[in-house]
Amino acid sequence: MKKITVCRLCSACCPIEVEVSEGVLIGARRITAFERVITCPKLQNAKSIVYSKERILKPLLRDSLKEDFKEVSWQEALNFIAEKTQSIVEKNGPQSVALLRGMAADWGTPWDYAVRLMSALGSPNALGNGSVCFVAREMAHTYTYGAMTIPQVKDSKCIVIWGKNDRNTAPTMAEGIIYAKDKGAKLIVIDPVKTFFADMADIWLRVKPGHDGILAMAMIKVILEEGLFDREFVFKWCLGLDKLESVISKLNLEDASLKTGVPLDLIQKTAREYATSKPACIIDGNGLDMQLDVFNTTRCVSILRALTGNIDIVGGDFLPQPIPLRNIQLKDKVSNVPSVMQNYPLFERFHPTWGLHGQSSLIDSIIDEKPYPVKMLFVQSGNPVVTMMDSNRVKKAFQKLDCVVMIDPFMNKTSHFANVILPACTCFEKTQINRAYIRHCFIMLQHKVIEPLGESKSDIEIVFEIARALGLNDYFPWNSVEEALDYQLEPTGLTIDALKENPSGIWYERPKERKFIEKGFKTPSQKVEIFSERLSQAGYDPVPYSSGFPQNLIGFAKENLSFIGISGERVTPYTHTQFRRIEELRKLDREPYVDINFEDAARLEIKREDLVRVSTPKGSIEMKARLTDLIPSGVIRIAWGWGEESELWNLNAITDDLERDPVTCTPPGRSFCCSVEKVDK
Ligand SMILES: Nc1nc2c(c(=O)[nH]1)N[C@H]1C(S)=C(S)[C@@H](COP(=O)(O)OP(=O)(O)OC[C@H]3O[C@@H](n4cnc5c(=O)[nH]c(N)nc54)[C@H](O)[C@@H]3O)O[C@H]1N2
Ligand SMILES: Nc1nc2c(c(=O)[nH]1)N[C@H]1C(S)=C(S)[C@@H](COP(=O)(O)OP(=O)(O)OC[C@H]3O[C@@H](n4cnc5c(=O)[nH]c(N)nc54)[C@H](O)[C@@H]3O)O[C@H]1N2
Ligand code: SF4
Ligand SMILES: [Mo]
Repeated sequence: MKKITVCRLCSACCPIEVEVSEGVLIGARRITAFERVITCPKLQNAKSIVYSKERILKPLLRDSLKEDFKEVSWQEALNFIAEKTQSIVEKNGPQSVALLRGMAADWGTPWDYAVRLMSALGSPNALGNGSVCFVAREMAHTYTYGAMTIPQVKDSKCIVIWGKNDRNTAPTMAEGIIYAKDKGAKLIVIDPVKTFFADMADIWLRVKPGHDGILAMAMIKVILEEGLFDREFVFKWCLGLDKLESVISKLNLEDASLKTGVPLDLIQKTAREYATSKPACIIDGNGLDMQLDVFNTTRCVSILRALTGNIDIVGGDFLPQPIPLRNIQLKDKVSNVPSVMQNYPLFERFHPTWGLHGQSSLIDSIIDEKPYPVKMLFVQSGNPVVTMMDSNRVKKAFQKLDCVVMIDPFMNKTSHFANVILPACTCFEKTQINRAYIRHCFIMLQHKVIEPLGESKSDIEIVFEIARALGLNDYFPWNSVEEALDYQLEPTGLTIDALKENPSGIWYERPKERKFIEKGFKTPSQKVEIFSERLSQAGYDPVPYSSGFPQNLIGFAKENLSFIGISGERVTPYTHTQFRRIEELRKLDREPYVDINFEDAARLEIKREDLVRVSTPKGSIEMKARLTDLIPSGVIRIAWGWGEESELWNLNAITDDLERDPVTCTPPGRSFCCSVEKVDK
């Protein structure tokens, strides 16, 4: 039997068709409207993931980290959690209990219930990893024009891909780009690496890692000086053009070209092409995240969209029309309890339905006990001791905790610090609504296609179980996940049954252009805020770089290390640290490499497959070298996600977590200075 649902093996959330026979998942394929189809090896091997021998199928428990885990009943595991929580809350208050989320359970409805659990308990500390993923960028968009835009590639005449590698990370978007390019759209790629799309681009800007903010400012300068901006839109809808002009008057274009490594004529050509080919869109990605300057950089990119009048038009960058799900996070209940994120007040309050996304603040408060100690941690769908910057610091924090409860289908490196592991089921075994489908107009249910294996449960059900064990039943009155989702759906007039009857999804409403004409932008001034009073009052740059360009754009810059290390390609067989023990996927990508340019390799006498050591003030890792011209001289690309297999392969063993973007708490895990040497056998 064929069933339609959503894949959540990575955050791309592709619609898929799953073949099920007698309750067993046999195979799956992506559903796409485009002719040129990109296949996904993870999905093709979904069966091996779901039925992997490594799945945890019963709760695991141990009193102390010195003991081995024992399989126990759900009741026993929940009793243990309830006792621990109670004693820690009595001694240290509910705020000393926190929840840390990775990305795998999704930022849609599963996240809502996790935040609700913490709120009901009285803790404001439900933290996600958005400071390194997309939420830092989302805040920069939002502070500029009210929401994070959605690039409308299909109808675009000019597509700018800025720090994104959709070919590997978002196949539906990649298919859309190929479609538009086939129809004649111009393609501009801004990436230090010659990616799949850089290779086919009309213009490729090989920017020096971490220097995108200066590049964007240089493009802004060209557009303003040459009068290429959309006067009508800018004069009517934008606030602070004069202040922007004053900041860019201090920018010297030759100097910007030197700093970014991009020839001036190419910066000018790009600015002219983007500004004069309407409609044009910009896809910004994770290449701008995990940078010390992510907020100002993304603000500049957002301002480019506004200056060219490409906001909320077909073929440009659409403002989202979110599906109005009921907000059930109960954040009002804890609004008077200070969170661990007080040093980042705007990011802390940024989004009404987000939890907190400065996960590094949590590590601070465990280690420094400020503003108070955190003693107990729930870790849901994450592997923070490998995926957070500076793994050794993270481990130090985990060692200090009194109790760690994990919610995960598999063991990972973070499990070494856990007292309890509650078996979560995989995406094929549960029903939920993902963020991708509540963001804009179209809603599609991720509907379970097989029953949960063993005693595993869905993330939402696990939250229900914990809540009941903690005596928080009043806050979780629902008899089933579907009943709870129906309650969330109520303001939309939709139900889970209606979504099930339309498994390919429902258009809640049709996308509308230029919504701002009626309602203004969702900013305090209802205008596009090139100048932001909110930022000014909080002591941040009201116009990007009004206080000058920061001294350090990439981590460890002061240490005088001669290479810039960048975080490696996200290869298609894996999602972050996941799936390396799935034989079929491992065959496709056996081991991690450091990619190094031919010139640098020759200078350092490094040959293909030689072992190299990459070091920073934090430590060293060792991987084999792969010689390439995909990356520029002076830059190395270090394979990402392999820390789950070996500490010697753990990229975050050498990254820093203390230097951060002042607005969004973002540490520099994307690019940082390092040294490279051949390891003598
Ligand atoms: N240096 C560096 N650091 C990075 C990055 C980088 O590129 N470079 N990338 C950053 C980014 S963007 C992100 S999003 C983070 C990712 O950080 P994490 O979210 O910590 O990464 P994963 O390795 O995907 O870990 C996911 C865990 O969730 C489990 N899991 C899978 N599905 C489910 C489910 O349905 N429910 C539950 N409960 N668990 C599930 C998996 O078994 C796995 O243990 O890493 C960040 N860290
Ligand atoms: N296969 C696979 N797919 C995934 C994931 C996965 O782990 N595996 N993870 C999912 C998650 S959580 C996320 S957040 C997304 C991320 O997906 P993307 O946003 O596509 O992020 P990356 O693949 O890391 O690609 C970022 C691009 O930025 C470039 N880059 C690096 N440094 C810089 C810089 O300083 N400036 C510029 N302009 N570019 C730079 C890199 O070379 C790379 O091409 O992918 C999702 N999809
Ligand atoms: S890219 Fe692959 S793993 Fe990610 S959601 Fe799509 S089908 Fe699933
Ligand atoms: Mo991410």
